[in-house]
Amino acid sequence: MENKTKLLGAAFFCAALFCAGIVRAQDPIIQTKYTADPAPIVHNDTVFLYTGHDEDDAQGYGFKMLDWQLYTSTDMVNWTDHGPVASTKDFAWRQRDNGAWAAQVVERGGKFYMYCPLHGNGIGVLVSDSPYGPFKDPIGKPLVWQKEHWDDIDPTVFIDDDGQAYMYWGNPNLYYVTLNDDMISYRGPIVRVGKLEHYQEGPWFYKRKGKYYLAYASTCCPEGIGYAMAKYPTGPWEVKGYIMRPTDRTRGNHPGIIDYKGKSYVFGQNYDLLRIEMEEHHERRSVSVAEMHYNADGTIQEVPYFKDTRLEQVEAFDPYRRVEAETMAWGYGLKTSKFSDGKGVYVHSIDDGDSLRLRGVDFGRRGAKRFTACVASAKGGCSIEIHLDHAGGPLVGTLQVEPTGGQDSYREMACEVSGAKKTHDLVFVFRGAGKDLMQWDWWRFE
Ligand code: FUB
Repeated sequence: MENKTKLLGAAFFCAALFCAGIVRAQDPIIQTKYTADPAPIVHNDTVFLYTGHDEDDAQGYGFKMLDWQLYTSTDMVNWTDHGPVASTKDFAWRQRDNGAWAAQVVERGGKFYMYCPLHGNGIGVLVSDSPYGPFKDPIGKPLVWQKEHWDDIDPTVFIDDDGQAYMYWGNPNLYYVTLNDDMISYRGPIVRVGKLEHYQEGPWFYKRKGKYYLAYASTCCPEGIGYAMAKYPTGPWEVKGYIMRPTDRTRGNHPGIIDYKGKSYVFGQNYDLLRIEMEEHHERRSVSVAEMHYNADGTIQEVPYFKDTRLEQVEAFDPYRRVEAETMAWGYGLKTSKFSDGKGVYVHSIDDGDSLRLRGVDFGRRGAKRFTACVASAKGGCSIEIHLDHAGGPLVGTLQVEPTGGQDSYREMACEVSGAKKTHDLVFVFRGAGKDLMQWDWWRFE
């Protein structure tokens, strides 16, 4: 992310307007990396959002995608970063490292299957005992690779009520196969559906209330999100229209759809984060999400462009537990990385004036008295200000960060808190001289 400091003033201004209810724009939900190709699943009452990852230095119209990331949420607005969970390197047979395009994870019998296109090398499958990974390649070869063309991208897998699983995929043509129960092989031929009206790529196959749905990136370019419905899992598909119309405000798109805690959501992607910095086009996309609604006949009501929607938080955030610092609603300018032992993620690139925001934090009626954070800072002499509502809102505590003996030497430190009661947005503002003030692992209130 470039020009970070010069954008902070604008970001604070926008946050203040947002908190005052003047701006209701729904920004991309992940800001510490560029993300694409959202693939959400609900497991154990938590949304697991797998995404592709556009590298920060992707240039022009070429994709630079090496791995797949994982984020989780239980309230739809605060997301915890789990870092990369798989990469093209997990496929020994791949011919190049670039090409980690749109994947999807499905669960069957306690195992998690991740279907991954390796652009130009077909579609592979990984399996894990946990949604967090590690994922391994159980077959050591592509699941599907029609070498005569480059159509084999964007797999979507759905397991029907009778246990039969299907995989659809393809650009510009749509294909499907009938998967075997092992989820890592298929029987029968590859069926070429051809092109549904306006179909481009990124199919998302699911069933709801007895009806089959295929959502997809439609029309080009810009791409909107269209959908078709069918009575049977293998069609015929009847094109129904748009879930989200194409708009000049973005270019590519890619749907992921779930029901969660009584609401329905459509995820997609746009260039809204890149646009904060530049008008120039680079394939550096960001995942967004909006609530969507079904009509009584199962058809879907059109959703306005992401920025014209406002995402409601579905449950309040509990600050009285260990919270990973990489949990946030907004942290533009910050970066996250996995610890070198692969266990956990930390926040870094923390410069003077940066901030990290969580939405809807419930401090309760008695309120918080103490704040503890596990932080590493080579030079110390910096602080974390704790504000309510927005970066200029009430200051309820300040944690002074002393030198910890190195930028990788973590230490718990605490400060008193006063005035944090009831439910507020919580904004941590970082103060100190210059850049890379500290690295942050976790925090909690008492
Ligand atoms: O992210 C790379 C490709 O762009 C995906 O496979 C397509 O769906 C489009 O989003």
